[in-house]
Amino acid sequence: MHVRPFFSLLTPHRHTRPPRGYAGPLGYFLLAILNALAPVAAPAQTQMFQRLSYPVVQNGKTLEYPFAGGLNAPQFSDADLNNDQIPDLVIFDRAGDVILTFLNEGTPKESSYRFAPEYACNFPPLTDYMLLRDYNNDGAADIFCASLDLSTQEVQVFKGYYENQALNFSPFLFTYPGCSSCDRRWLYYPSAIPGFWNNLFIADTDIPAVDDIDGDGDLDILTFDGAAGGHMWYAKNMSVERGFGPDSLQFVVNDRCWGLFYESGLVACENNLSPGLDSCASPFSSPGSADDRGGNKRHPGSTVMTYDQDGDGDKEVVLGDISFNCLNMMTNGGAPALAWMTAQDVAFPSYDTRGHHYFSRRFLPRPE
Ligand SMILES: [Ca+2]
Ligand SMILES: [Ca+2]
Ligand SMILES: [Ca+2]
Ligand SMILES: [Ca+2]
Repeated sequence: MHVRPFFSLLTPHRHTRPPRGYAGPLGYFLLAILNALAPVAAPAQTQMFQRLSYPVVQNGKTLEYPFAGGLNAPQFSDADLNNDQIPDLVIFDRAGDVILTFLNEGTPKESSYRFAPEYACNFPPLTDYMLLRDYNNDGAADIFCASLDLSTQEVQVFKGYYENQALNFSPFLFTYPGCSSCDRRWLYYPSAIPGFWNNLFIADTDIPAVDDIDGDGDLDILTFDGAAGGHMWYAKNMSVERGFGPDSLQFVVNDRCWGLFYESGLVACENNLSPGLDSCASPFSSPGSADDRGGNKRHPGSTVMTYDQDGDGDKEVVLGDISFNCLNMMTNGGAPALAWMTAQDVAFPSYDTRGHHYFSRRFLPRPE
């Protein structure tokens, strides 16, 4: 930055007409003050600013993070941001594609977060969804996210690593033997036609589940059919089966009706379940469930989250839908290798109705 010497600004010019940009005596005075306040020796890009805060009280309550920016459609993940082996908090707000980072300074049994925005700048640009998972178990969280390419709806992965005790990321590059046209940044799976590959298409309004569905140690993906069908696709990671442990990401899609259920999107948070292990529920499985929006098409806008609610080794699934203010939790009556949803809680969690739940804000109580 060029800085004019203070004394030169106080020197009057000998023009009969003010030159272009002439500020007049008052302008010179203001410029002189600004000039005196400006750093003379250090260039602008090396200036360090200290974040200031100030107590903010609303309705008699002091706000914990008054200048963090607020949340509109947040997605929560944990990750060790500073490599101290204590999980910290990362929030991705899809409204504005904002990353918020908080360091956990609490005790082992009680979290206490400090807003630490300096870690957010280490994240790549993100859009639609962000899931932090440690696919290779090295302690550095990795990112599963939507591609930034506006013309596609691909899945992309960033591999986490530590630099100066701060979590950083680099693009993960997939391997596609024999495919010269495949973009190695994006997730493809082998086509039924030998030698061809398909991209795993996920609607930008959906959030998939990235979890070890079959319990073999590597991370798999569950998502609704990208062509807007109501069946769930299971992208199985073959890393362990092929001898790479959890270190690789090699997906196949052999199951296009995971859990054997169908999400019609017509009745609030109610899905069609299969009567047996040998059949996949259809849009017409139950009276009144026929989808009148054409064939077996559903509209996109679903969130998927898996976890083992009953501790029997297979994954239950919680679905959110953009059309309804409710969640559906389905119980897996099958096994890790063959999921079969046999019961559903259409007002999850029906055992605790103190909170209201909304699309993309799963498990976040509605602000009163
Ligand atoms: Ca930490
Ligand atoms: Ca990792
Ligand atoms: Ca797995
Ligand atoms: Ca289970």
